Amino acid sequence: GPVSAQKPLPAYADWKDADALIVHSANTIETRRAAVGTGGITPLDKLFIRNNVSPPPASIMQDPGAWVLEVSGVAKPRSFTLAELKTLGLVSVAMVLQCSGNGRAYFPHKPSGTQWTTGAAGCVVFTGVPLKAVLEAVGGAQAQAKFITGTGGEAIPAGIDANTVAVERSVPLSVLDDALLAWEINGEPLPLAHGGPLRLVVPGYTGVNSVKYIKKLAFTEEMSPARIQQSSYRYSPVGAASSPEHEVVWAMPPKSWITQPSEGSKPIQPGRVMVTGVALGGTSAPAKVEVSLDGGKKWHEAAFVGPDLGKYAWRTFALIAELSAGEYELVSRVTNAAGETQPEERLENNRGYNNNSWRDHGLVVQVA
Ligand code: MSS
Repeated sequence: GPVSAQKPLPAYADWKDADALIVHSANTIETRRAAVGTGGITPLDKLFIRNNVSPPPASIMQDPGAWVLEVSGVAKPRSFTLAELKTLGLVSVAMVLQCSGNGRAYFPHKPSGTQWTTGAAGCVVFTGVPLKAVLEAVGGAQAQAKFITGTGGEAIPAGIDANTVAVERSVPLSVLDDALLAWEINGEPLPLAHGGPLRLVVPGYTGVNSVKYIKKLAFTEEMSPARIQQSSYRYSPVGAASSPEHEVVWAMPPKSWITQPSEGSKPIQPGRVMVTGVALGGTSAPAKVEVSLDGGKKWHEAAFVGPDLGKYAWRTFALIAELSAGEYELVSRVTNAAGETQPEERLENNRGYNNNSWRDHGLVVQVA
């Protein structure tokens, strides 16, 4: 029979490149492994999307300059329009945006949640105002502040979370130096799908910490009571329900994976084959990538392809391999500037967060 068509893109993302994406649901859309380009930056039409609940209506994008952000937990609490924020400072950061659950599909205990493989991740350039500049404009944080808490602009349907009416996340105050409030992505106005008109961006942290359609920014003594802070996105042991005792999912560990030669295509011709992939360092720069063609027995150092866009960006790597007929298990492992190497084993946890096992991300290809 005919190959069943995949789910259509939802209206708020209908401008995306459907062929490059796997549509898990209207709120969970991943980039195909082989659709990741070799230029380093992920084109917006191929970038993954993740929303915990439906995004707010497109009408919030009608007059972006009038979007209002309320700032509290500071010496002089006040609101800013986006137009006002644009006069406080300007910074750009190239960085990996990656969902906490990327790689979840490779956990053998089949955690609940979207079965992301490699593609709940991309490398993008966010532009906006440094959070520090906003904080200076309001006279600094209250003395007790330990966290930065962002509140999203969508309404949570009744019954999902008794503790909050919005998507809300807290990150430690220590991210202040690098965090920003962004209105631009890859040189374009931030679209609704990626959190427009205004988004909190926390480089080096998993995607959930970068709150989209941000309406409130608070410098708080405690973390948000929201379920998404208190129980989800925590490293609980396999089989155990997550709770506030378990560690919060914040920083990303170093990770890499092979993107080409493509998966599931016709056999590759014997001869020279260009093996490519992407490597991120987490909170320090990717410094070295090794590739193995035999599932990790022998390793070869790969070359970085593009320019160094800073410690939070990923880098494309490439290795020219001479392959005769046979089956190959292609794997890669990155070492960051802090000397941490991507591990062979995943960090086991019930909900399947931050899988960076090089073995789990291998790609088996046939040469014939
Ligand atoms: N924000 C809001 N507001 N809401 C939601 O839902 N989600 C998260 C972030 N933010 C949300 C938000 C997540 S979860 C993620 S990944 C991210 O976002 C994504 O992004 P994009 O742009 O891609 O869509 Mo996981 O860790």
